[in-house]
Amino acid sequence: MPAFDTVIRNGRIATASDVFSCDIGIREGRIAALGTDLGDAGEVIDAAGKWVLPGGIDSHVHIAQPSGEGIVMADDFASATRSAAYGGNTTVLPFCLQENGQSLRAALKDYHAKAEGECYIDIAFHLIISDPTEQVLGQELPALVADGYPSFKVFMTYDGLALSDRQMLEVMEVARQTGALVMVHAENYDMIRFLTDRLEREGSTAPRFHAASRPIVAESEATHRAISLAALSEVPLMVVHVSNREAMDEIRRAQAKGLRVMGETCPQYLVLTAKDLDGLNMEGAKYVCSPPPRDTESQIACWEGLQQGVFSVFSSDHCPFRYDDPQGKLIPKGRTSFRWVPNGIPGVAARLPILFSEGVMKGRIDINRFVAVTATNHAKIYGLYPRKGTIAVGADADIAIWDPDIRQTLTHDQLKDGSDYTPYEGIEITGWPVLTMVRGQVVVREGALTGARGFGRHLERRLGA
Ligand code: DUC
Ligand code: ZN
Ligand code: ZN
Repeated sequence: MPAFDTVIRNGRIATASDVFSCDIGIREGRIAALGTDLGDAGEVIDAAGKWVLPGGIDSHVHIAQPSGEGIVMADDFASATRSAAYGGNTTVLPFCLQENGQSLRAALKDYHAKAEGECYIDIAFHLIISDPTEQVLGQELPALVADGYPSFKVFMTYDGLALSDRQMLEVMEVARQTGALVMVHAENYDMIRFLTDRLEREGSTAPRFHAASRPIVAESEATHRAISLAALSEVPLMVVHVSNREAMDEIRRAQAKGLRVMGETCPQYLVLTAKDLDGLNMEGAKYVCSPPPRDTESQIACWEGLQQGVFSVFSSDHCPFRYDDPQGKLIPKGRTSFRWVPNGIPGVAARLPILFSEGVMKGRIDINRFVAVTATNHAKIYGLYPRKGTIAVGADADIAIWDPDIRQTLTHDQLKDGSDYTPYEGIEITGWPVLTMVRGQVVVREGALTGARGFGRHLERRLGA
């Protein structure tokens, strides 16, 4: 019997801290050896001339999430995890949304039922707390943290989702007592409502006014307030989808004071701007997401945040709706106002190629930082490390092999998601994941899907100190 199920030979390996050349021996889904002359294997994969990296972990994706009357998300768990694998990912963390009046347990049961038997790669759920009742805060949430769901997102904006400052404090108190991590969508609800009403009164209803209705100050004010609430509560905080310098500087200042505040940015804030929403007719709807893409100065700021460690994670905020679809971006009500355009864009497959090409290949970040912000830090922050997020003996064999010599123009058909467009169409990309392996099983090889639907598992998580 061969010593290993699989050996990956001749590759250049990068972790969040090191670069080295050796072979990887894989047995029973785990990395069993790093070395040379590893001997026989059931399969030998030649990675000469390629990067061998930890599989991407995308800790911010939305899958099959109810998004309003008449709106249907473009991806189910099969298509989202398939697309993620095509983009070099081996684990994604989707959200389980508690609907108003719903118990968290019931919500989780629904999401597990949707995911069961469907996933190509591994998943783990965060919770979205929309209705922090006494029962939720006192009973359900502590029990769910203990059961392996130790991270939850709260919203400071949106009808039906926004929590008051008092409610945020109540949720943070549970996080303090249980050691959980609060993630926050930081935008000022009243500013957005006020501006949206004013724009509509003026007849400014096209998709491009979505950006005008959610200015930078709405994000930076809420970011400052969320950080203040977390400081008062003495809990760590993750500010998700940060889009600009002012909000980034709030996080930087908090970090300089020694507060445990972390930040996340996303591809839309590196390569899109509010101008993308200007398209004729409803074309701008393809780029409607929140916070909205800003301007080139904001892009520069987000790059600095990644380079300087203000942002510890780079996620997609994959939130896909089809464009040419009355249940998607072209929902009839959306023509009457940007307010009704489904809010979110796809990105789970494009995230890593964009950062590899724009970041590593253009010299903005090195390969170690790439690995840190796309895999290792996600695993560390959300309780999956060291089983996930690195290449080390004992870790799951979750690996992506990247060919840095492939140059192509990004088109939607490469991404294999359930949507009918990508907001990143036409971007020139250098470097591509040519093989994605989850727990030793090759899921995508040279553009062919080789994985099995249902192979992906749900991962229970524990946060460290
Ligand atoms: N926030 C997200 O994180 N995703 C989609 C929409 C939103 O507001
Ligand atoms: Zn959000
Ligand atoms: Zn999101």
